[in-house]
Amino acid sequence: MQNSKKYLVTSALPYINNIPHLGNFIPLLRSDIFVRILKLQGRDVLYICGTDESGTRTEIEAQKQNLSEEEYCKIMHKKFKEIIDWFDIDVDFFGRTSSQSNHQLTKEIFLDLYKQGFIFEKQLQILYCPNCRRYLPDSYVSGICPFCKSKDAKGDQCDKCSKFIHPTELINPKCKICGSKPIIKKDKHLFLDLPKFSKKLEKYINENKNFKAIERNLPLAWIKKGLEPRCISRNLKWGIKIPLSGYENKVFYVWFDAPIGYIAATKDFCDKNDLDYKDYWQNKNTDIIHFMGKDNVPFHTIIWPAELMANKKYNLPSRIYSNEFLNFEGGKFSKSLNKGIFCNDKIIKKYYPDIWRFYLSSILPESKDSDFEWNDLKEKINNSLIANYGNFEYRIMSVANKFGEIKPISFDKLTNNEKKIIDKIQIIINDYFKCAWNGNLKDALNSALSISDIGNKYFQKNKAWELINSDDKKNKLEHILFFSFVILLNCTILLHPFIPKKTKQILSIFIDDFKINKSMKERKILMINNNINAKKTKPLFKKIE
Ligand code: B3M
Ligand code: ZN
Repeated sequence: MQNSKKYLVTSALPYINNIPHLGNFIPLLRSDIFVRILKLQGRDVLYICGTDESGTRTEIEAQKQNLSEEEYCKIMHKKFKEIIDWFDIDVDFFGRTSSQSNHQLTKEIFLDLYKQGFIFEKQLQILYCPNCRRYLPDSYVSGICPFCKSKDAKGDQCDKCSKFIHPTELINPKCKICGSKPIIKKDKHLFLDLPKFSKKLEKYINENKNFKAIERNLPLAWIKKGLEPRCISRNLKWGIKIPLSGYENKVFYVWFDAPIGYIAATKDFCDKNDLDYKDYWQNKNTDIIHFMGKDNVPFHTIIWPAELMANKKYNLPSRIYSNEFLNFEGGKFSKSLNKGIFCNDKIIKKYYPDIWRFYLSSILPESKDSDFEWNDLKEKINNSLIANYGNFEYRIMSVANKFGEIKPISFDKLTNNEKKIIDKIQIIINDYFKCAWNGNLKDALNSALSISDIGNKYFQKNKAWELINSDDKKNKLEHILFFSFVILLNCTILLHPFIPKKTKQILSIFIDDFKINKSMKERKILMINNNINAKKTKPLFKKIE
């Protein structure tokens, strides 16, 4: 078998108990756009996501709804799948961390770590709620962060300063179920011996030139300060059982098994499709690429590579694209305060998916936090999408409809100005792919839009619509229309990863659906060699009032 380069792209597996808000949706959107851009280049890519189902949050929510955890997860998983389908997030497989394969792989990887001496046991002091009569790990407790003093820190991590926290370190801890003050009890637990990985992790991160911003600085700073062993067992019923005697009443910490869920989902997909998951996870010719919010970075750059390194069989992540936070109208998204837009809100269906995709793409929080604002949405859709790209497309189409079939022109018949435009577009195409690989998808979008800028100017300057009624200018008109279509084709191809549905309608004039992938394999401007037949058209987009 030919051992050709492959890419495995993942988006962080969303927790099953929270319907994502538009901020949570960012890694899904970015990974989807990125995968589509890889496909334009003809790359062999597998795109994986799924629901993160273990953990305390699931137990609490299922209880609230009077469902078993299995039933609850099944219902929620379906809802998540419907959401990602609606937004045209084109994953190859949407798995579940509760799958058989994840149970099996997690136990395998754990036992291997255990046998090699990377896991140790320790007596712990654990928070226990006397009122609820249960141990309170992680997300069952909240309190003040011992490091940055922000309120409402979770039992395992502070959202504000991103630091890992042990629940007993929280100042003023409260039981999240009943609000009472927990007491401290003794219990034995398992720890992943992270300090043993410090040297290797440091080398791995230093040598990986693709880790650029926070995914490099954060883990290196932590390693410098000294890593601490990480507790990987929890007092819960729901989750993946720990295969050691004395641990029958405990399961793995959700972050121990969640990333293994990437491998498990790959395996489930491959089993169904007569492929071998090892071709992705154990073949050195595959790049593993993870997308996530910045709060997930410590887990993906320290705990996850440590798990993989010890095992030695699996590929380590080669690229991590994390994003900053998206805010809503100047504040945080919050379910409890009913602030922000959630992916199953009624308002979502009021606009079609490409509207959301376009607006979110244009404000991606890639180098800093950004803000969702309704006024801005209207402005970006009406002015940037419709007045720029939509307008260009519509103007060409309206004239072309009246003209009829357009014959292609060879390169040497183009004017000097047109040849200059071709050079400009080629530079923009190069820039587009460079931005995408650097994880600057917002900039890639702007590159694509700058082509329709050029198109509008060309069309305006040549006043095609004035030529339609004079017979002696027919050739000139055909020439202008042809060249406008060349500009439109290239712009539309580059916009396709961002707004796949609408662009497909346009692209169908030029190329078959299945040829969209690979169309930019050479990263060269596309010319048109066939007759163009623009059928009747109406504006692609409607303005937002
Ligand atoms: N479920 C956190 C989150 O949804 C977590 C990601 C797991 S990725 C392996 O933000
Ligand atoms: Zn309680």
